[in-house]
Amino acid sequence: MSDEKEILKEAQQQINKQLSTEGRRRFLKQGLTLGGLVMLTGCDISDSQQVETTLGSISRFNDRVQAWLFNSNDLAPVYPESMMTRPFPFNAFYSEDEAPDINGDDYRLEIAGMVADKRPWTLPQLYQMAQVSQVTRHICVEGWSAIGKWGGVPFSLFLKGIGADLNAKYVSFKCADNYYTSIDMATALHPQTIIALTYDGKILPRKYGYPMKLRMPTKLGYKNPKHIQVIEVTNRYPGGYWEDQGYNWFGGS
Ligand SMILES: Nc1nc2c(c(=O)[nH]1)N[C@H]1C(S)=C(S)[C@@H](COP(=O)(O)O)O[C@H]1N2
Ligand SMILES: [Mo]
Repeated sequence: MSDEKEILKEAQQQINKQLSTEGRRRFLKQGLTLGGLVMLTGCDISDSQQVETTLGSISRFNDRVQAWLFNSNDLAPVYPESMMTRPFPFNAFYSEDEAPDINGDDYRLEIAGMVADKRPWTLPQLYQMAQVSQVTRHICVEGWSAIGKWGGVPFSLFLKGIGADLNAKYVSFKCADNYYTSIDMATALHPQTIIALTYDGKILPRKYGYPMKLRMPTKLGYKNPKHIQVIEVTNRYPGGYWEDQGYNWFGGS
């Protein structure tokens, strides 16, 4: 069939995209050709449904390999404040004026899943916790990156404080704009992963995710959820808004 070439090309691109993120992972790619892949999986490349399913499982396998390679002691670069990008870009699956308008007085952060203390949090409670601040680079797969300064609560302290099961596989986030995403527990506990409550020293503006976003310099932009409403600790794979449309779930270094 004539689609076959297209499928092959797309599959190869998908494989390249997912397996060549870093030099030290090159070994993964070297042995893997599409022919080898077809042999390995017994996949009939003229059956696009089967190709989809197979690529999906390769991507999931790759997530596990990346999680295993992820070193929680490796820190993302930090920058001097003079290098901050001004103005910092806005991005979402809608335009800036459509960003959710959240009333901070009514806001409650909900906690769900494998956590001992599921009491919801008010904003004053979060603002009272010890805060850190960091200047890091945000990288968006749409082809831009920018340096910004976020302040807030180290996520590992928060998770320990609420009695989260730190052996659980995933932490998932549901947002006020129906966006959702999820991360592996090692990244959740990474020292640079913070519940960001401020941007550039001021309360996090609406466009950047008021009242809170999860900021992770070790992850691509789409893994950093804004306007978080629910945090869930779970062993059930939660996926994500872009991840469910084919973006790599691990999405980081
Ligand atoms: N709730 C929510 N979070 C989101 C998104 C979104 O559409 N909704 N977009 C993601 C993407 S793709 C990017 S690049 C960053 C953009 O964040 P910024 O507006 O602070 O630059 O938010 C991420 N988190
Ligand atoms: Mo993005």
